[in-house]
Amino acid sequence: MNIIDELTWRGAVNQQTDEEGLKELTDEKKIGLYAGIDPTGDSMHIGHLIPFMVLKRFQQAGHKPVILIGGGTGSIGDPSGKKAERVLQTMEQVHHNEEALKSQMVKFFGTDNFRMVNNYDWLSKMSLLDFLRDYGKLFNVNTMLAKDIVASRLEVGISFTEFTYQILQSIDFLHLYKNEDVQLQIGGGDQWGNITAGTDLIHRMEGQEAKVYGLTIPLLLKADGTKFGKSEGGNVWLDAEKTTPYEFYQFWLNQDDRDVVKFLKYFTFLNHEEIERLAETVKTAPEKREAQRRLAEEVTSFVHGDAAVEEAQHISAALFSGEVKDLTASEIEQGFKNMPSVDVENKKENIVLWLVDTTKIESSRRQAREDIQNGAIRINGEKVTDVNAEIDPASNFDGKFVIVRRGKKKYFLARVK
Ligand code: 485
Repeated sequence: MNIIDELTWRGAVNQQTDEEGLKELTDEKKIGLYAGIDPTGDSMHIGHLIPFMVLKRFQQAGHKPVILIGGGTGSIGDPSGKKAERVLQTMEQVHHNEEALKSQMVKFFGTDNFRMVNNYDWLSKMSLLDFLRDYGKLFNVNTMLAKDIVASRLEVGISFTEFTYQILQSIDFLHLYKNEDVQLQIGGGDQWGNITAGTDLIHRMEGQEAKVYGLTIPLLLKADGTKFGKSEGGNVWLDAEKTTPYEFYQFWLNQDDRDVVKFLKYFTFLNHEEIERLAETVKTAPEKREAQRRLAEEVTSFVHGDAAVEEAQHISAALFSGEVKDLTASEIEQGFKNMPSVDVENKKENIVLWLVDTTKIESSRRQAREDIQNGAIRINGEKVTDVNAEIDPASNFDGKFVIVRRGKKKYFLARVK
């Protein structure tokens, strides 16, 4: 199947500069293509994953992806999607973020059959006069003003610096066209204006017959109307320090039946038959959540590796069943990241006092006694029904944690100091 048809099947095509032309070109030969990312943060989030997974699909089909890290453009800031002027980052921040993004990219793309470039290398060397004479002259301010991104900012205002951003991204496309054999730029829907500015520049400089194309990917919407890619804690990051693999896994596992097939198409490399089979299970046995589980496994494995999937599943199973005893310290840290926790001293204490005074898990002694006697309290996975029992914080998990469960679902973590 032609790669563009494949992307269309996956729902991953929004706008194209020349649908027929690109299909012909990709049928005819393996092409160079690129997507760029600005180092405005030190990790990608799952929104970024979409265009880079599309690049990866091209790579798997034998095409040659180039990943552009925008060390130059990132020092300016793309006005796309921003309602107000950005605060400039220091160059130190930019370089720090570049390194973080590069190492994430290497994880996804390996080291072969793709290239990574940084537009700081050519943009930082250009003189102001060259910029104005060689490129500025080819951009019509009226056309630039008419781009959605700029037009939507005119009321609040936009600096000359951000206004110029589209020229910089266009220079990149031209640079890669000339030096890296790149003929296609892809990006999210918000990149349409920047991408077409680039194809226009190349046509002006290299001639109308130059074969260059642009393709954007639709903005992902969820069936319930909320923004895709956010969880309670904010963005879902690809950096395991910011979003633990367990949280990451849970995020996918919790997707709605109405969204899961769309996400399987977008975020996994499963083939059509497999996705269609999973789509059937959503209809016939939605309660099993097989499609969600598969989605969570595939994406977590792609981003964090198979061991992280196993760990996430181990944590989920333990928290669900209450059999928490053999969780490792790292699994506890991940699983309890968003649950209530308290610091406690390593001191033996009566359970009622410990639950009320020391940890404040229970609001009163009467309530604590009642819960204990009703069998609603589990300490480190074991039911405790004796109100005279003693808590020994050093007894489990290398003396680092005490896990308390009240009722079926409520967990608390005491960290032993
Ligand atoms: O030559 C280029 C220089 C910079 C860029 C692209 C080509 C980056 C681009 N202007 C941008 O701002 N991208 C966003 C970013 O860096 O976070 C996001 C887009 C999103 C998707 C993603 O990058 O908002 O649609 O393209 C990869």
